[in-house]
Amino acid sequence: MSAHHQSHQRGNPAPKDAKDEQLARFRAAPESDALTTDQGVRVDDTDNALRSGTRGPTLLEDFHNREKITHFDHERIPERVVHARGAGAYGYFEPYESLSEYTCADFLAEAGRRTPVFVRFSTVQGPRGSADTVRDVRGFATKFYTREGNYDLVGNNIPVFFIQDAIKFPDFVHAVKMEPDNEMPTGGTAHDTFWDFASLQPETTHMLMWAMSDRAIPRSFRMMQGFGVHTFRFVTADGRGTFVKFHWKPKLGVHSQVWDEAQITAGRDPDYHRRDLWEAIEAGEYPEWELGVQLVPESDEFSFDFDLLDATKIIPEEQVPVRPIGRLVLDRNPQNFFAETEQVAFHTANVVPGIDFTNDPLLQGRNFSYLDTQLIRLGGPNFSQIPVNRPIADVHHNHRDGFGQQVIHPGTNYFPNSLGGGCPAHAGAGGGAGVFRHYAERVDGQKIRVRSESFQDHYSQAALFWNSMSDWERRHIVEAFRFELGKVGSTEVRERMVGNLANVNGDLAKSVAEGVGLPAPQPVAGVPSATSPALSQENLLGSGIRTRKVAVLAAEGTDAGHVTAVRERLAADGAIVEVLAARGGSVRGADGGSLKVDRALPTMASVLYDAVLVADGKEAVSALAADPAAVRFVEEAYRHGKPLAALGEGTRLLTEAKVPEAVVLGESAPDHGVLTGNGTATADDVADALAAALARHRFPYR
Ligand code: HDE
Repeated sequence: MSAHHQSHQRGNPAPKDAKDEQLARFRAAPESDALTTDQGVRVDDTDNALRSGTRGPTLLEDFHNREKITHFDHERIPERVVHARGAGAYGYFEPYESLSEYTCADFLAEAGRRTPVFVRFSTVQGPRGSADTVRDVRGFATKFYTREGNYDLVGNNIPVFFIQDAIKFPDFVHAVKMEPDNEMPTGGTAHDTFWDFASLQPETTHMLMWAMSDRAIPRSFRMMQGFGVHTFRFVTADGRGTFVKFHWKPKLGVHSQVWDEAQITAGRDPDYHRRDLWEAIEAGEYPEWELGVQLVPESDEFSFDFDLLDATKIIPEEQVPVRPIGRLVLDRNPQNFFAETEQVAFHTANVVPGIDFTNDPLLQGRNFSYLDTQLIRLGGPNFSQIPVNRPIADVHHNHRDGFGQQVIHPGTNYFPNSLGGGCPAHAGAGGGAGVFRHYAERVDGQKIRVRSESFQDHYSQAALFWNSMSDWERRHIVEAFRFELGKVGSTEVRERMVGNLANVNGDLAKSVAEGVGLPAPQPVAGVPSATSPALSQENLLGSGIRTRKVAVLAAEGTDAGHVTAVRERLAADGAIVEVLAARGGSVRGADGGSLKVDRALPTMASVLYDAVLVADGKEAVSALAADPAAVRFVEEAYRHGKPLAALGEGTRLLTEAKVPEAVVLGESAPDHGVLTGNGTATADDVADALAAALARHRFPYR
């Protein structure tokens, strides 16, 4: 039985937390019950419509047939206008310490207090059926089911945004989405309208740098950071505010694919990220993130050279350190994608006492948009009653009726009332604990449509990002710009964009211009040279090799002993080793035994693995070297910077795949991540070296 089917039949184990207990009440009866209509009437045949004679017309009176088809006809709802494709999971959050000094939020008040969560990751541009590994921003939305109501932290994996004011969002999204006439491209930004808009709107520049970096092609949802993006506000019980930025940091490190790999993955496994998350959780490898906060006292509001309300800016970590405050663990997959992942509704305005907004104009607009879009997407005003959206806190109000109302509300439906005993009454009589009180910010201004002067510097932080990258990260950024602008038909748009880049860095602009056949733009004087090392992925590797996937290429006559030794060594550190051969089943080992094959080579591809091992065995290696799929597997893995290991004869396959001879024959060259054991090393030595290479993720300097 496949893992997929097992999960369907795993039944309902004891509820894990208050949210799970609530969800359990909504789960349908076991599948073994008899088939019925919507009305509960038992049905004994769902294969043949009621008809007049075995060869006659179908009868309208067949209520089961009509009901079945009608329900099916209405199964689809509108997809999200952005972030349509996603995957979600349940889990919990727990603080390391009390944050009461800064916020009265109950879920942050005590070390170890567990709050159930649901998290949905997503791409932004593509429709529901688009590929996971496109170049795009990733959504990272978390719903905390706190005892004081739902708190949603609706973030992205990039800490800034393309625009500063929400009123530009429809323009931005129209430009980034598929073009209106031909609905292309599906997923990704490499097309004219996006770059037309971007080149005319310089405030996009900082975010463009991130979007053209490897951050936009993550290896896994489990290996990306998350950011609240806006400056929010913590508020204490006595009304004191502190500015706060939220950061999620993955325990497994921040890792990416390379662009060629991401494109191949989109074909080989369009569900790559969704599958990765699902399988890790099914295997008990629960992904984990640390929540960190940057705290800024209200008195420091104007002490930065950018505006805290401007969502195109970060607060460099070197300026305000990120303080770790708790951890998020995802430990349960949903049981029904539609009911849970599709129907979940996040909203930036879902805040709890102790967390409040700032006047960031992007955030202010979001606070309107999410509820509004959900009204149509989820068919009316009662979607907070959908199981995944229900708070675990009690709900009492005078909202009534509407499509899909699930609750029978007895009694009065207005306030104030005496006939209903005055219920529900204003909360807060006993001192106000647990009551939401808006931060009493003083607001005083003219009614004007003007962007603040403090929002006008669009390039300094774009330059900061570029300056902070390692050489290989810069190379990837240049290649990404060349790819994207290379797909743009309009020369004018390309020129304008390259011109903007000169404000970020002269070399960047020149290299991109060269790649798209344009003259280098005029250099711009006075481009800032500051750096923030915290921005480079080189400094975000994390540690360990848990859930990293290693492909072992095998054939008839493979040295099975070697394979077993390497597998045991890597499995001890949590890596997943799979044996691939031309066919499923098993292959004969060199010493006559047999080796189980986990995957048939034609069903897989190198892009689905983090490293490749070629085992010893003269006959086996000859067969592999003669198999174009095996040769391509190695060639591609080398090109994508992945660790390669070959034992004994196995090096011959590396040579066949044109892995440069100097690397194959030289000292086992760790900086290239190609490990040949130099003829004398044991399987254990090679396994150790492979584990170390895997922990470095990739070798981009090949
Ligand atoms: Fe969103 N965004 N957004 N967004 N957003 C939506 O809400 C919007 C922005 C983000 O997994 C929509 O229910 C406006 C920033 C995520 O269900 C919509 C603006 C950030 C998700 C909407 C922004 C995000 C959404 C579409 C500009 C990162 C998916 C469907 C001011 C901090 C949540 C829906 C999920 C979804 C509006 C900008 C993150 C249309 C107006 C900045 C992760 O309401």
